[in-house]
Amino acid sequence: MFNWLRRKDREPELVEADEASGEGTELSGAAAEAGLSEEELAEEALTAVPEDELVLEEQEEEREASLEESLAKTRGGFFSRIKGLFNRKTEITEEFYEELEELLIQADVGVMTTQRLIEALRERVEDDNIRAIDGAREAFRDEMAGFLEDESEGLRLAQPVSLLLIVGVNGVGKTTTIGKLATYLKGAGHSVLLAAGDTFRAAAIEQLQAWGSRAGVPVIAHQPGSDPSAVIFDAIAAAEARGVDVVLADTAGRLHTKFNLMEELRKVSSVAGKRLPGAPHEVLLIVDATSGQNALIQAKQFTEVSPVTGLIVTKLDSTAKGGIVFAIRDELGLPIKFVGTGEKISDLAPFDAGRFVGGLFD
Ligand SMILES: Nc1nc2c(ncn2[C@@H]2O[C@H](COP(=O)(O)OP(=O)(O)O)[C@@H](O)[C@H]2O)c(=O)[nH]1
Ligand SMILES: [Mg+2]
Repeated sequence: MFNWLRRKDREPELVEADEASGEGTELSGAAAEAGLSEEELAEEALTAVPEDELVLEEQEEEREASLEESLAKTRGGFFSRIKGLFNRKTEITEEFYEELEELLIQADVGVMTTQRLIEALRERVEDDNIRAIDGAREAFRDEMAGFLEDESEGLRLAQPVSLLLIVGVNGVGKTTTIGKLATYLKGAGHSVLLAAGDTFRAAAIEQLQAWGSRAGVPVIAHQPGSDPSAVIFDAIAAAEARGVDVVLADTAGRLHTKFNLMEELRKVSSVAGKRLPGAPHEVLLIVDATSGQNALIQAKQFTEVSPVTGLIVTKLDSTAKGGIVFAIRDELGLPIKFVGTGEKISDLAPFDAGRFVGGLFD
């Protein structure tokens, strides 16, 4: 499932070790200290991964716990009533479907998606000859997970450098998510650089710089008010020069008109694409789960002005209406790549449909 998460092959480290030994720098000293030949030390550097993997495993465990914890509010809200509904041993009736429909809408699943879910359940009930409500529980869970599943496999990354544009309206969590994503990608063996493409306010640049130092990754920034395309252009050049393989670019969310926003995102994409073929490799739209049906409206507007390739749903820990995730996935038809589960740097989890539904019902 986390295919792309595996550490990349270790060639870059080998190159570094070779260079170092060629120049007779640090490595020679370290080799002498450890009583190893330089070849042996280079070999050790390549094989000494277990510690890294342990950290990775620990981080992943934390993430898993964090996803389950973050769903506590949603699980305790309308979904606990939905779960309660499916405990009934009575026969499936029209009233049951009506009750389920009402609860799903209250949980922010959205009218359209609710109707499609109910339709899918009706078919399953008929096909599988299910009579009692509690007998339909598993079928319903399956259908719900099915609505969230997608074919995509993690982030689309290219060699040697990938540019990921992070877009969304103000306050949804773009800058915070960039900090979390940088940490996450570093943990997966990538090298990361941030581009301060939200040049609207000085505070936005400073905030990204703070996240950069927390995550231990460099930040390319210009003066407030400067052209975001130029920042991203420079960030790509810096990544190439430093051998960094992922650039995460912040963007402004508060532009005066939809036209401005469209023009700015279009320019950023076009400048990036000329500088780096294939860029941006992902345009990730950040949506805030606490804004309920508004999140859906915003997301629709964004997909009209920019070629969004995936979604990250933030603040799942702060809402009792995680049902919005179903509406977003169903109505936009875009893959949900990650979910934000809190304000800490590790509060980001790759989205997994089965686990998400499990987190709501178990
Ligand atoms: N509880 C919670 N808060 C979040 C999450 N992601 C972001 N935030 C908070 O949302 C606020 C806005 O975040 P920011 O990154 O500045 O949003 P931006 O304007 O889109 O860049 C900050 O207070 C963040 O701490 C999340 O997953 N959970
Ligand atoms: Mg920001």
